[in-house]
Amino acid sequence: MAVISRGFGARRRESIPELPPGQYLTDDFPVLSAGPTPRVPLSDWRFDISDDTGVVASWDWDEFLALPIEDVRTDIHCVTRWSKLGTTWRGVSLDTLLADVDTAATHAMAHSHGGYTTNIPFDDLRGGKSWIAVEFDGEPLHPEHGGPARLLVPHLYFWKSAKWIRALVLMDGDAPGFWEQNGYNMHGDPWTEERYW
Ligand SMILES: Nc1nc2c(c(=O)[nH]1)N[C@H]1C(S)=C(S)[C@@H](COP(=O)(O)O)O[C@H]1N2
Ligand SMILES: [Mo]
Repeated sequence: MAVISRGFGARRRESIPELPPGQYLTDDFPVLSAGPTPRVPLSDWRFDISDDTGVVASWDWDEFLALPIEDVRTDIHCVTRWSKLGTTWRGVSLDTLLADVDTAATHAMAHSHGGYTTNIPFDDLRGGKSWIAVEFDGEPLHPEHGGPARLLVPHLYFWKSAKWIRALVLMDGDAPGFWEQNGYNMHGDPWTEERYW
């Protein structure tokens, strides 16, 4: 096995089948935030799922931690071209969170503390594909990386994984979130390079 020194840059994609086109590998965990890191006290924290009728499911921090939590090992891919392989998380599956939600939604908008939003097709949230993560690498999720809780949708570019998530709004149709209004793709599949419009 080749030993690659940190900071040397990219191993070539040809030798790494897990790396989507146009991506390079990093061992670091870059922080990419469009604004300051919001500090959310756990006593005030809530996660809501709502639709056009209002809030349909809601958890405070203690209620959230009482839900079944899953270990997730996954690769992540940022549209700025870094990918990180084999990251380890713990979080609650969206399948668990949506289990009692009766909806015909086609898309959802993730809403974060600080105002960030991102839209995701509903089918990309279900079927063991997404989580609300509360731990990274065996530790509580660091605030810079979205703690106390972030959305994790690792099969899409990482901008869809909203940090500091506070709500998921179910939608009957698609609408652009923060980066999508600024030219990023409505879907964001790294394997077909759905980077921009
Ligand atoms: N709330 C919020 N979530 C966000 C962002 C942001 O600016 N605000 N940036 C997105 C982008 S572009 C990326 S690549 C990842 C970066 O996550 P990281 O800082 O943990 O690496 O978070 C995504 N989620
Ligand atoms: Mo990103």
